[in-house]
Amino acid sequence: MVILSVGFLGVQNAGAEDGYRLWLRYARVEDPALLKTYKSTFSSVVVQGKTETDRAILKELQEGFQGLLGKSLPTSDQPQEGALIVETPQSSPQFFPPRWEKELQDLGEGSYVIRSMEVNGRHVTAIASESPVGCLYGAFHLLRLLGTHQPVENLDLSEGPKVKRRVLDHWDNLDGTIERGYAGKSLWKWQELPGHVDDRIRDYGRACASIGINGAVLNNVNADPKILTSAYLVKVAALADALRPYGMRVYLSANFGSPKALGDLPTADPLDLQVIAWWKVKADEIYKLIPDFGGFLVKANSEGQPGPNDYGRSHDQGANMLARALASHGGVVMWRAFVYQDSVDKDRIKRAYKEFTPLDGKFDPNVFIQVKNGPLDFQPREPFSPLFGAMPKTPLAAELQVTQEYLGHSTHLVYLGPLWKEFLDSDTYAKGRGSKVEKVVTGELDGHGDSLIAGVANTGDDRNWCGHPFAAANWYAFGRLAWDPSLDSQVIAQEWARLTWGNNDQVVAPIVDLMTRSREAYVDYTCPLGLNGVFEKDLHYAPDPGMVDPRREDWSAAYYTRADAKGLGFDRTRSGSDAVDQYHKPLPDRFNNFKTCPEPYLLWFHHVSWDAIPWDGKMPCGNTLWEELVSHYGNGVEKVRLMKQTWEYLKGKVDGERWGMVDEKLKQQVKEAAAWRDKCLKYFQGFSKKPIPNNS
Ligand code: GCV
Repeated sequence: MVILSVGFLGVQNAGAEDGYRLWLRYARVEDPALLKTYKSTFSSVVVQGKTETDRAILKELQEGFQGLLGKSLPTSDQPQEGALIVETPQSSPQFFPPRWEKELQDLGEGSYVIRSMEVNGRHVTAIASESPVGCLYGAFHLLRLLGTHQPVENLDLSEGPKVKRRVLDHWDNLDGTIERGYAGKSLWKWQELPGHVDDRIRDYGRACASIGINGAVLNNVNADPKILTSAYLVKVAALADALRPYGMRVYLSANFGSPKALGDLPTADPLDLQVIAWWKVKADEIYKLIPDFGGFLVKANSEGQPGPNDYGRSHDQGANMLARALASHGGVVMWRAFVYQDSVDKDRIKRAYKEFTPLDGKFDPNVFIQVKNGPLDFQPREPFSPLFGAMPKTPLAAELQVTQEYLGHSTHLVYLGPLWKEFLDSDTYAKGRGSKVEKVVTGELDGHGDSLIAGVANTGDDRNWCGHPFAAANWYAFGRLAWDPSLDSQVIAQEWARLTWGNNDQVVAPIVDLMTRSREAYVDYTCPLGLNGVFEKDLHYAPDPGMVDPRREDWSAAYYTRADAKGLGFDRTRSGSDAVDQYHKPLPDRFNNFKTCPEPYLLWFHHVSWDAIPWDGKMPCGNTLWEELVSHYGNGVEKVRLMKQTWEYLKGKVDGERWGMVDEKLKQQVKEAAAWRDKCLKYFQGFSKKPIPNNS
């Protein structure tokens, strides 16, 4: 619980805010001493580059300084005392110290330094990079320092991204709807394109660049083949042009059946020569329009999507055929491993590993296998997918879900930083202790030069972008972690809170506190102890632990919960489906043993039951299963109530508009958390026959 020490906070943040400006609010620095230091540190700005990105940098710095310090920085060609110099070796050879070049090359594409230094006896601050985009990242870094009230007089910073491709995957359909989108319609207004590019695209690019995101897959992985028609490609090119100044490359989801679906060929067989030629011509057409096109994301032979298996071909044959069409242009294929054909294994979570690990080493160098963080499907908690660490010859891209499909849509406040860190910090043991997922994804573990992390976007055309004001924190955290997966999720939350809600510690501390606790609260009231799949059919929002989906057994809740008169949970031990053995040692033994399996994954790996004393045997923690279950569900509801109380404390200390919106949503969350608890416990009680303590 937060200690609430109420002090005078003033009303400095009380102006109307609608969330549009996200973390780029550039709110005025109120502390007079700090303001004075900032003003005396920066007097003018020197941006000599002439690219569109340089213009974007200048605009951003001017907007930022105007907002933060209340003064615009005059531009100058010469570094006066207090100048902020934005420099690349090409734009400003006269200022650029040659020794920085090697440093920046080592740090990689998009890296930058920010240094306080003397030029001709004058104190200046340099933002330097090999490229304008690196300078843009540096400019945003400096603005972040100012926006979070950090000292800036003696800077000596150097940063480079640890993952090369940091991509948002938009599941946007061409009719403007968004699959699993909870913040309005698509940002891409296809009817208006290419003639008119909405202004908002620029702000989307700015927001992405400010956190280092450098790519966007524009359309749903359940891809409409039409996206590859010439009529759509010119629209895509218009978006690519608008996003390029912000260092964003555009990628597309490609429907594997396109040559056939678009009526051009009778087949989409990846070994058919005409099909191969069709994709080559298509790639050439795309690169003519979009020379820096990133490549294709493909969902093949998954949930009804076409793929190479339709023609008796394998994933590598399909992926490589596309990769070869893109290779000469520098494009990549992101081939998804989200496959779960039941002919492969009875246990759904084992299937992707079984299909893909035999193919390790067979993919072309420009193919990524894109793997969801967990082996099932973006659940509130899953162990990491065993594919991480199991395909050393193939660059694996991690796919995270920023949009909250199973995490309360845009109604529940759930900060996902801790979920993603849990995943990235997981030790795969692939090369002994310390072989973290993070190292697989950065390419460090297996020496891959290219690397990719994707986040399924939560943006839409709602005024505040993500529906829930706090959902923007997940967009922010995704970008920051994609840039550097070793960052601490709490530090990211603090940054976001300061930039979004203001720098007063009495506002920031409670906000960070509630964010930090929110994910565990959600797990507690929805699916504690490793339970999963308890969501209502299709919508994946409300609880329905008894749900039976006639279409597929593995879409039914009971398939996952496996509740019976003796106990609960899916037996994935060696006496069950043996999913434990898909991991590297020592994890299989650890997961296999009821006593050593981490409690958060217990019901994921074990059917916890006792013949003699059904539901009454002791868990490793000393409580019975039933007691533990009741306690987690109850705690979850309690935690959300505390989150709501914390928010009430903030009334009047942040702007009323956003406060009110969050408060309304928290009210609903409290109600729905209780409903989750009641519905799930009632369902499990049908098996345990134990009393449910009185909840109020
Ligand atoms: C885009 C889950 C979601 C689907 C999604 C699919 C996928 O099944 O519910 O909406 O489809 O994952 O990741 O391909």
